[in-house]
Amino acid sequence: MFEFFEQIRLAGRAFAEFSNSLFEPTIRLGVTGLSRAGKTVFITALIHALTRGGRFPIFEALATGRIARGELAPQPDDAVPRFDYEGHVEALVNKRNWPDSTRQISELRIVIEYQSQNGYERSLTLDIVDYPGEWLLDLPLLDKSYEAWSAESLRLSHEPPRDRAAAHWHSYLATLDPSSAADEQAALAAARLFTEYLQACRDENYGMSLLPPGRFLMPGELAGSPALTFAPLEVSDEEPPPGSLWAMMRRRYDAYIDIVVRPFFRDHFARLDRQIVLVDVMAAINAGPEAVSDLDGALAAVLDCFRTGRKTFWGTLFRPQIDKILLAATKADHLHQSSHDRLEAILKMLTEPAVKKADLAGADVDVVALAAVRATREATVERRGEKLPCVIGTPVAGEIVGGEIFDGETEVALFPGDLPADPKDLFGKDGQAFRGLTTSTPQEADFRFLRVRPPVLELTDKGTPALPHIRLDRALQFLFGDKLQ
Ligand SMILES: Nc1nc2c(ncn2[C@@H]2O[C@H](COP(=O)(O)OP(=O)(O)OP(=O)(O)O)[C@@H](O)[C@H]2O)c(=O)[nH]1
Ligand SMILES: [Mg+2]
Repeated sequence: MFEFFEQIRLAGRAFAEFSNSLFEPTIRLGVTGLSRAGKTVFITALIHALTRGGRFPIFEALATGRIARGELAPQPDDAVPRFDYEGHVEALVNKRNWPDSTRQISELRIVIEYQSQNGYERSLTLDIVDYPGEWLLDLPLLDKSYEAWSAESLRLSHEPPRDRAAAHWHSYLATLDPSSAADEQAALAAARLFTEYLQACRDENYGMSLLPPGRFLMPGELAGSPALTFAPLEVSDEEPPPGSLWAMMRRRYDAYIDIVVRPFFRDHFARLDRQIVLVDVMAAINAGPEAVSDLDGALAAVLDCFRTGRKTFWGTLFRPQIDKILLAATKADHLHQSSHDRLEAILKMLTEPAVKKADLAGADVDVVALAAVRATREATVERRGEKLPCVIGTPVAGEIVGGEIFDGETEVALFPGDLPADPKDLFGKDGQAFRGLTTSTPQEADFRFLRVRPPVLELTDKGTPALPHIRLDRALQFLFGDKLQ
């Protein structure tokens, strides 16, 4: 019954939002990606572009001068933190530091005044919602039982290299009898060891992506609550004995879904019109082939969410939901431009099967390799008679290469490694995979990407100071160029 009223309420809200958008065209753009994927930098660069302009040849409305102005406006949702654009720009542009990690949902509204192609003055309201990709990867839990989730998490944790990180948790799990009486201390210990396993998997050397439940890694105000004090158990599909540890874990798993996952779906995900998913493909390549395969699984799960969003009864009550999805490999400026298409091809290879399978009911999907903020320049360096396509940048203070610790001021030429022309060769022409940090030292790894400091603003042809980027214009054209016709 509750579900029924909930649906009526949602339909009412959808209708109200729809009527509003008739008078004032509005798009809700979701920006997501796993932690450190580049969400904050992307949104900051996007707003900088719309309010300050820049070099955006492929973003037609801006390139042809039809955008008169972009202005920040009060956001529609009172309960969601505002995206701190001013703070992030201050860090990025004035201090040349990357913005701090954000870790929670935030929102910003920008109103774009433009001239339509047939000369009318128009405005488009863009609501940008920044939310952690980890929350998105929780959506599949909506229709998964505790038992199914347990079995799946355990199976994954026995695969290398995860099994190494899971050793402590596995040996504790072996001492637990799911049918024994519920025991708070056992639940606390299992949840702590399971969380430590998830944290270890996310570490730079493992670089794993698929690590639900998302709030175990970013608990916020739920830290220490029963809704986060559960873990998988070796259980069957049957009913748990009343009063058992199993029953207690199952109840808490269900609470997690009620308290965390369903509200996110209802209040945020179900209201998006367009979505960009930022993917740090380079971090996975840095870690190794296992991390790239894991990313593959995570991307399939992400794409499945968009299908879930459509297939549910809720989805059908709304106006047509997300109709454009852009998958973007971020930080392409770590690579020489000769590799940008190759990076794009790798992301395409990773997502193509899932896109085909996901039956996105007509939603447009595109793949791009971009740098929202380009922090490097290009150069060709000769080494032992060989010409290497390099990038020049200022490594952030503390980055280490070959024993040298960078001070955050010195510029260097970096050769990150060559991406293969055929993405399939990433895993080796003869099936021999490349080496990453998971199994070798930084010196032996085939690819190594250093964090570099943000750039100084460049001057456009018109003399406007602007943030340099790579293919951000293509992303913006795809995401909302059609609404600025
Ligand atoms: N070179 C380069 N580095 C980038 C770019 N975008 C992001 N980065 C790097 O990636 C890091 C994370 O970027 P954020 O935008 O903070 O990522 P996020 O997804 O918001 O991260 P959380 O808030 O922690 O979830 C930054 O500190 C930069 O080091 C880019 O366009 N170019
Ligand atoms: Mg962020």
